[in-house]
Parts: sequence; structure tokens; C-alpha cells
Amino acid sequence: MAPYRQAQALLAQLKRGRSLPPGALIRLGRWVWTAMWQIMMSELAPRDCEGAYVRPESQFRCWIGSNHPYPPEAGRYRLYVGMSCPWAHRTLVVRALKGLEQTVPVSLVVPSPEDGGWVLERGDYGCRRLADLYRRAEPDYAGRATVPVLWDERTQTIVNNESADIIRILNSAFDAFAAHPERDLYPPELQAAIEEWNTAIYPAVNNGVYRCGFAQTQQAYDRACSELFAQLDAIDRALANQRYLCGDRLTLADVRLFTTLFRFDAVYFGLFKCNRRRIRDYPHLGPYLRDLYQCPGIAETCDLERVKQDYYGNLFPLNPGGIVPAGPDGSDWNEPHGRQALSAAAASQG
Ligand SMILES: N[C@@H](CCC(=O)N[C@@H](CS)C(=O)NCC(=O)O)C(=O)O
Repeated sequence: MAPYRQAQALLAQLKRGRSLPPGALIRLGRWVWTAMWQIMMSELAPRDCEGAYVRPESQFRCWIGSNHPYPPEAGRYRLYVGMSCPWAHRTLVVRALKGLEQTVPVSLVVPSPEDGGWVLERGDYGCRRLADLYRRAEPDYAGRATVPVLWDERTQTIVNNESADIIRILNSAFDAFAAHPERDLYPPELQAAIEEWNTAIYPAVNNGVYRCGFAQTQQAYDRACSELFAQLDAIDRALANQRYLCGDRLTLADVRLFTTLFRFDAVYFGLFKCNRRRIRDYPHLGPYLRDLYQCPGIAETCDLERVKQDYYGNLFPLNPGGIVPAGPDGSDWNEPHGRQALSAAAASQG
């Protein structure tokens, strides 16, 4: 008999028997499940002494550029991404906006419930798991094997595994090969404004949804949830009078926000308990999200079904039954957003 059936039969027997009344069974079940939940959560999400999620620092932080050890070359560097991951999604969006599809190839990773981590779809360099690729780059690597990874095929090592860096590299390092070198998503005159938004949005929104979902105490969740919605309200107000975060031009600040907003109603609202309000119900954030989605090249980087499948299907401690909810179906992504009127200059960008 399969272990699951055996356990079921045993439970049925216990429920019928006189020796263990249902109350004791429920207490036992709660104790076992809580202990397991705590063990699994500590594995999934490092926490501080108050039970708040603490994201580990990315460890590979080299740069690509003509005066760096890694010179820009077409076809030399590869991106490893998972389609459900918001951090990896940022890199796909910038790659598409810059027209780098021929210059920087992509390899996909998919989550493996058995391994509890990413596995390579193609098995590059004989590596099955992403962790194997990390160890190929650095045999003593003891951190988490995360995506995105910007990989150098020449030296077979990881150049960078921090999305915030990789999108800046993609924005400028490969302009000699890009289909859209003229499109600068991090222009010098807007860098201070972009960084100001990033400083507010990263902890409260990008990482904030994870701080809600991975909180291990009520107090930690309450704080993360208040900060998240206070920041979303502030962004919504700012977007009332301007098309993008920094005015008329789409910048890296929008890209970084987009990939969190794209997942919000489908996974963060339910699975991560970010449920004070949906993005589609905000007067300006809702249309802003559709505006970005409809920007040429971006829709092709989006896979909402994959997002739902991976989050609900693989974050076991948050959804032990593995059931993937039916909605939302995302059928309104291409509805009119009406935001061109906010910016004549942006309208001509398409
Ligand atoms: N700071 C990193 C975070 C990347 C990250 O946490 N990626 C997640 C997927 S959404 C991951 O690969 N997690 C695997 C793990 O933590 O073991 C970045 O922005 O690039």
C-alpha cells in the first residue's frame, strides 16, 4: 500500500478507535504540521528574530563592459531564467525592449518539487540542477541557487546573479549589437529619480510581497502588509498625472515595478495574503500595468499560467494541497488603458 494510503487508513482507524479521541488527534495533527511548517519555512525563507523574511544578498556582482574583465560580445553571455520568477522576468523585459534576442541567448529553468530548487530544462554542461551550474562556477558556493543568472560561456562562470545589476548591464553594455541602442532605460538625467523610486519600491513592493507571504509571525506580516499598501497607494497617486514613474519616459524603475504588478492579482493577492486591494481596482495602477504589458515586446515575456502553476504548485509550505486556482484568467490585459493622453512624447515611443 502507498504510504499516503497507509496513513489515511491509520487515521481512519484512529478516528474510529476509543483509545485516541478526535480532540487529541487534532492536537497531534496541529503540532506535527506546525513543527513541519516551521522547519520548511526556515528552509524556504530565512527570517530574523521577529519572524520577518530576510532575503539573502546576491553574491556574483561582476560587470560587462569594455573596461571590465568581461567585454561585451554577441553570443558569449547567456541568461538563465525561470518564467515565473519576477526578478528573472525583469531581465527578459529589458532584453526585449533593447532588442537583444540575437545577442544574449536564454536558457530556461523549471522548479522541481522533488529537489526543492530549479532544474535546467536543457541540462547545459551536463548540469541537471541550477545548483550544479553554480558549483561549476564556484565549487565552494554555499548560497542559494537563484535566477536570473548571467553566465559567461567563454570562461564558464557566473558574471552576475543580481537582477538589479543585470538589467543595467543589458541596458547599456550591448548597444553595439542591440536592435534598439537608442532606447536608454537608465538615462543619466533620470538616474537619481529612478534610484529614488527603487529605494522606496524594492523593500515595500518587490520584496514586500515576499515579506508578506514568507512572514512567520502575525506581527511581521502586519508590518509588511501595511508598508506594501502604503507604497502602492503612493505610486497610484503619482501615476495620476504622469504616464510612467519618472514622467514621460519608460525607465528601469517601471520595469522593476512591472514584474511584481504583473503577478500581483494572480498570486500575491491570494497565496501571499496581499489582499487589501487588487491592482486592477486601483484607478491608475491598473491602467498603468496594462499600458506596460501592451508595450511592444513585453507581452511575449509574460506567462501568467506558468506563474500560477509554479507559485501555487511549488511553494509547498504555503499551499500544501498544491491546488492551482482558476482565476484570474488575464483576459483583459489588452483592454484600452487610456494613458497615452498623459504623455505626448511617450505616445510617439509606441
Ligand atoms: N536578488 C535576486 C533574487 C533572485 C531570487 O530570489 N530568485 C528566486 C526565484 S523568484 C530564486 O531563484 N529562488 C531560489 C532559491 O531561493 O532557492 C535578484 O533580484 O536577482
